[in-house]
Amino acid sequence: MTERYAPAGPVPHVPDDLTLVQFMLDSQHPTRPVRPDGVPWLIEDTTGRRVGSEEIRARVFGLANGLHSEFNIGEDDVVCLYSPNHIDYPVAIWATHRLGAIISGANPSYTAEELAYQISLVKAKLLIVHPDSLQTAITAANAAGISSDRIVLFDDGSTSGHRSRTVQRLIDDGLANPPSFVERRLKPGEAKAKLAFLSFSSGTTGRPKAVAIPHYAPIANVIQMAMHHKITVKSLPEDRRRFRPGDTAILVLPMYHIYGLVVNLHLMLYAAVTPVVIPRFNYENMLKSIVKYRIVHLFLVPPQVVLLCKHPVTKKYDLSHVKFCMAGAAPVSKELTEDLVKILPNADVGQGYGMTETCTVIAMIPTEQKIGVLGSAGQLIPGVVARVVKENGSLAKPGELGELVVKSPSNALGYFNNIEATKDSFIDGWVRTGDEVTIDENAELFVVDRLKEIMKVRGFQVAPAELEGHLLAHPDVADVCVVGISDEYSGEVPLAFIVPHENAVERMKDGPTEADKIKASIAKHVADHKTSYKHLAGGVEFIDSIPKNPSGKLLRRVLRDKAKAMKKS
Ligand code: 4UU
Repeated sequence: MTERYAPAGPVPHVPDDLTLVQFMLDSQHPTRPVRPDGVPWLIEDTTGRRVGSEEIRARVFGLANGLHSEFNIGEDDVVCLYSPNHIDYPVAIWATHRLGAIISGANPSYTAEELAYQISLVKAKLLIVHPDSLQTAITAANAAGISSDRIVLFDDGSTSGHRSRTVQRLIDDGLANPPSFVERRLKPGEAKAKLAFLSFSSGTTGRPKAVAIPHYAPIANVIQMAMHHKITVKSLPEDRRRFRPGDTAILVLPMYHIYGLVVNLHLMLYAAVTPVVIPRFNYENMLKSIVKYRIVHLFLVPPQVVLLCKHPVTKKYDLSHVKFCMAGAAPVSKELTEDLVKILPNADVGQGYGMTETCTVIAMIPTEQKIGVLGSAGQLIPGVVARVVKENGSLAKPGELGELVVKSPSNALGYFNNIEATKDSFIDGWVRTGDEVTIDENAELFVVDRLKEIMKVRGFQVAPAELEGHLLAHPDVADVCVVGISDEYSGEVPLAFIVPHENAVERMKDGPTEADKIKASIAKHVADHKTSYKHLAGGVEFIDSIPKNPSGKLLRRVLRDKAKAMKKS
């Protein structure tokens, strides 16, 4: 019995001898529409600046030349981008790829400690950072043993005293000088192994890890999605075509994260749509930009959908021109989808499901559906084969519950320098998602629960293991287990169950205010060292002992259920 789920229709043909930049800037695949003359590649939200095809190519070459001649960046070096969205973010990615080097995008809200962890793990050779984050980047670089001379800034900013170079200066120098590098052509098949990205994810267990993503993976996923949306299928009536050349899309999701990077940036550029690059999310400013640039495609995470549906300011803006709104990265309830349909009366509305380890999309609302099947995270896309593995190890029939395991040409290779974690999640070309799902006869995917440890707070991954390791360093903590509790806006937020150290137990005998002080100090310990979405917004609860199985493994589910029950009472 091999219940395998795959969408009907042809499977994609994916070139295996191109880097991502060569695929995007130098080639023309049959699934790709021609970008009409005059349709810009990108628009900068704050200034309205438009960047066209020739300018993008020149900037990519200039920066590659500058990075090579001034910083000696070459084959398999890692460049870390630590910045909110910026119009030169894609330029930095593609320039790095022209040199055969690898991009590791870091969350711009990371503290110096969090950034140092990432750049040490991936052995970054160079950091390209936003000027506002320069001090944090210098602290992190020092901690990771990287010279602060190897920090380049996306913009000038107020950086007096720092000898950093800017991306613009490197581009100018690179364009003024003859090429100092020769771009390598890949051998057939090589794109399946050559690394393009080291993107962070915690996988099914443990601390964040670097997912090793080869060039072939995002190329495959873009082609898979182009086929799913029938972007160049002539038989599709014009009025049912979802993405049309010259459309505009919002780009407010961060490009360091796989959803922003592959779907929002690369798929949209491939479809000849123009992303409007928004650096930081501010709800009302986002609405203003949607109106100002007549943005027709919205790519969002559930908290942004909650705001669209519930925030009173939404009514002040005419959103009737919006044609498509997709949400993903965490569940969207049926009720919320129904509300969204009312707020965006002329839009197709649905979900996508993706994962860093599968670079990226596994399921998405298809072009044929105006409103996605309620509760569905999307329909499997071409090239994906899925299995649903029941608790007893057998394969689930349609509608039966189990863990989703997927094979896709876009699957990553494993976790960088981490054989153990790779062995757990990447098995013979299949990726274990750690999500509990059902799939129906139409290849619609329904995410029911998460079997893995991670929490999703506002769409961001939070690894309990990371917070637990950090909390154990607090003098009043003897043992700890962190779980997510549901929250209307954030989806879920971390709550720490703490077994207090005996000194703390003694002090608490003095009365309840002492217990409150200890809880506050534990919460502060996280707030002082971790980025905001990891803070213990769900609270701190004392407990006598952490339930564990006989081999000492945390029984997280028991405490998750306890937290749920506490919330209800
Ligand atoms: C319930 O979150 C992502 C990628 C999200 C994405 C990408 C492209 C969504 C739509 C899209 O078009 O990646 P990670 O690696 O940060 O987190 C992956 C995990 C999944 O395993 C699952 O638990 O995020 C959760 N997830 C979802 N859960 C992702 N999408 C959904 C969803 N419903 N629609």
